[in-house]
Amino acid sequence: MKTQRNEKQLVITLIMFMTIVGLSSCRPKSATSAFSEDAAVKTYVAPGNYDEFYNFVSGGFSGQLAIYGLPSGRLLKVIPVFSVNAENGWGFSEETKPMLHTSFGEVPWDDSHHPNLSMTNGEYDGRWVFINANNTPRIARIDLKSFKTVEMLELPNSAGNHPSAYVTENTEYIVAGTRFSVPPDYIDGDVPITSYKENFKGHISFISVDPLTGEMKLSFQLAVPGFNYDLSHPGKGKSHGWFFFTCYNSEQAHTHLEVNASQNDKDFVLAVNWKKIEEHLKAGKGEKVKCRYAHNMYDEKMHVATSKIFEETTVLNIEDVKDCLYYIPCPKSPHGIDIDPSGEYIVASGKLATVIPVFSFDKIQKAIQEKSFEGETEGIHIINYEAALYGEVQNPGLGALHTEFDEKGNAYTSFFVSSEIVKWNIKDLQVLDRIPSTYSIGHLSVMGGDTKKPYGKYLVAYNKITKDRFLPTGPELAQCAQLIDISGDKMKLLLDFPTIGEPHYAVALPANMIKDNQIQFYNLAENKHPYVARSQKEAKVVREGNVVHVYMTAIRSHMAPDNIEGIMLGDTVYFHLTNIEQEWDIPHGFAVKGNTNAELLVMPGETQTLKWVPGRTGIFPFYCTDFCSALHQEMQGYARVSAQGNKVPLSYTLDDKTTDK
Ligand code: K7E
Ligand code: CUA
Repeated sequence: MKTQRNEKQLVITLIMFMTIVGLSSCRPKSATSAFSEDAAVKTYVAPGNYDEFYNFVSGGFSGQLAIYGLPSGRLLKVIPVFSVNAENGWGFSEETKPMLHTSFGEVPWDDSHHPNLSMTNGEYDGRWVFINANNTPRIARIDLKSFKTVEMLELPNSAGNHPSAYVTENTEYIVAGTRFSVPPDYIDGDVPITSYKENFKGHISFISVDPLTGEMKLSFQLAVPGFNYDLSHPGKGKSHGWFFFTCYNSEQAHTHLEVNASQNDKDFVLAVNWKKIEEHLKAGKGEKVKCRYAHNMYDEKMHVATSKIFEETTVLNIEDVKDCLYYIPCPKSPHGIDIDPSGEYIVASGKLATVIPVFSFDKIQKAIQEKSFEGETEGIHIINYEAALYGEVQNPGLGALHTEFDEKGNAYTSFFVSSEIVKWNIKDLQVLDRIPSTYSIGHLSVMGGDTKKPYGKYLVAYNKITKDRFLPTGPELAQCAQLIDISGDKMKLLLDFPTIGEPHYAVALPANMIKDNQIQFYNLAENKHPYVARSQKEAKVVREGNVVHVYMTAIRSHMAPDNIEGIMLGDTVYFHLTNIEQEWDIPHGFAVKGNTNAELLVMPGETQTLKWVPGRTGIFPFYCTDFCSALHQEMQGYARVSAQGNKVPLSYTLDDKTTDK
């Protein structure tokens, strides 16, 4: 026991040493040596031309989703998801605030890691992106017609929603796990942390997706042993109906995890037969438990989000589904788990392992039939390692994290510690090629690399540390994406580009699949917002007690009404701005001086509302913040705020006429 611990610490020390050495030695000798005219031609997208792929890149601690064009690496858009975004009022406008509601109240930030595209038959269908929030567990859905976050579902009984948001072959489910095991919400969680082994549990959530509307619903949860469930992937093809999770901390340590959770030589892969679980559910297994979680929907006709709190969910325990859950031993603190396009090979990457184990789906099935188990933990059979193993990739690199696949039977694994990408053959497990990354790579993404039919061609590395890769910008440097050509036998670096936040996983979609389905503007006639003003004739100011509603229109180059008087200190003012343009790419913005809020950026045909509680008397200009026309600077108005005793009547100007109320 003692020697095992010492050995373990040696491995850790070695890896820390390698990390430091890696940072200084793995950098290509000269920045220009890796660059060639060939690379320039391959990544040059001439002005006016379009990129070949949309690349959806997680923002990590920014909480957002960034869209880049590939191969150019041009940033096309940042979609606000889990974090408020003052730039367009996300989380600041009255309409979008409910999107960030949770059972804890309004949560204005999160940490997003794994965007995944909706699928049909194991291939992208171009409808939605799903992405996880780690910290306050949630799943968001982004519509690929409007590039807008349209739904948010909180996950109860969970913490550290990291192995998430993974999509099954026909988008039957989004599956999410718990990196942190915690006492579930349905027991009193006020327990000593030292009671970890008794009271802490992992919960795996299965979220069903309406095939027509995309609407998510928490279908059921599995209560599993209190390990740390790190990453996951669904089976595909022959393994469709199964889900695979890596887990570490099978030691169930709750302090100094960097040492205490690295004691066991092997942790586990959890294999879940969800098709069979569905049968148990139908047969009435599972128990309804009390918990609280929010479900938020954004209605693109109303232009308003609504938030609902749900009070219960169905939880299945190990005894309910004992024939659906199996652990497979997996060397040393596994992180990523990735399934090849055929669905047969299951690649689990151990952060501290010196090999990459590749499991065989057929062999797992056979092992289950023949009961080739090497024991049980907490009521779950442990399949014999050798019985499940297809083979091991020998000496691939150090600190294996994630693997993706191309269309030619190759796998590409990222190595954080040795800072490289290693290409290997799935069938014979031979290493074919390696290329350094700058510096410590996390995820990598092959075009279509998580589907049944990868497109191949490019791989993008998403790296953690970019020291001296770009112009320095003080203590904080941008993270780095690296585009690599994988069309030939040898991987070739083509391009570096900086990214927002910290990129973790990313997915890419051929541009042709969605570029012509984009909503160009919202139909004003279909605008069902309760405070819409469809023309300047409908613009008005209405007082209800000490609440003032301004029904305002914006069109090049006028805001109506533009002068408002009769607002009193103590009033709450709502500016409901309708952009009455019916043309692509003509947003109008709205901001008012001294407002302790953000701005609005309102798309054509849309209505958005900014709340303003004036804190002093005087004249407050408001204006359009988006340079929309030659007379954009003329798009302005004034609001007058009076003390309560002043008795200034409510009035406003439309077409230069003052309307008294
Ligand atoms: Cu490896 Cu959060 Cu997917 Cu980042 S995780 S690297
Ligand atoms: Cu509207 Cu500037």
